[in-house]
Amino acid sequence: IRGGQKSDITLQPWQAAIRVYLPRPNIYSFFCGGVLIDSCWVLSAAHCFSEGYKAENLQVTLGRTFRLQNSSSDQIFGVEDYWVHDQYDEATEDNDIMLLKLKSDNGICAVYTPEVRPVCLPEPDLVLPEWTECEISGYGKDKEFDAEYSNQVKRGHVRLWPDSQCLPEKLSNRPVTQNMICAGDTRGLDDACKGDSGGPLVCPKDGRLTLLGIVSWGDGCGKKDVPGVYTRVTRYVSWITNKMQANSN
Ligand code: 4AZ
Repeated sequence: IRGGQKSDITLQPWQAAIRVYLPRPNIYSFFCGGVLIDSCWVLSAAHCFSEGYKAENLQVTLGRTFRLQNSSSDQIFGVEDYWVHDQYDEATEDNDIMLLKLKSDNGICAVYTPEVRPVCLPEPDLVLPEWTECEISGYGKDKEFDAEYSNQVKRGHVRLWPDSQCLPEKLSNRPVTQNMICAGDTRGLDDACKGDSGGPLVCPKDGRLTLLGIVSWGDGCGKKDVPGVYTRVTRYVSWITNKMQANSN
């Protein structure tokens, strides 16, 4: 997160950190965020998985404020399987969404605590007012060209842009589809950045924080009058629930 502030996982308990096993250094290496939506289910961005990782090499950490430090509140899972949206287009980042199922022996994966709880999915027809104040979170970089991801989870404040202003000319001429939603800080400070991909954009709806977006792409991080682009989750609610149902045993 560019700008924003260091946070505590209890303020975004649906935030996941996704890692891949690297045999050579023999470590699990953080590569993207994710969002807990049910005990065994995490959403993320399709583009995070373009290298075709095997599920058996993936690990998901929940409930952790400091990316590299084990804590008594964290819950760590292997991955049973994952599904990238079959219309994901890596040239445009259209349909940049994937769903991942955590591994468990008994159908219970994440146990809900103050540090770990799922976010609400939106109704498919939810439309929030222009410039609604929302928040983003993640362990991504503080600045585009930083060498390291953030050690502490951060949160930032962004507002929903009207679609009429979310245009290629603001985004280095890359196409913007109806499956994308723009959000940015009108002060030009807070934004998602490298490593935040796959993580949440949540907005208040009837007093609950609801998942409106998944961090997808942008032109740099926190440039003035350049929004971040998020996967528009309302477009995928039936895709998500269908996949969960079809794969819940
Ligand atoms: C990235 O490279 C990335 N400012 C994600 C989000 C944004 C920029 C870059 C939005 O993963």
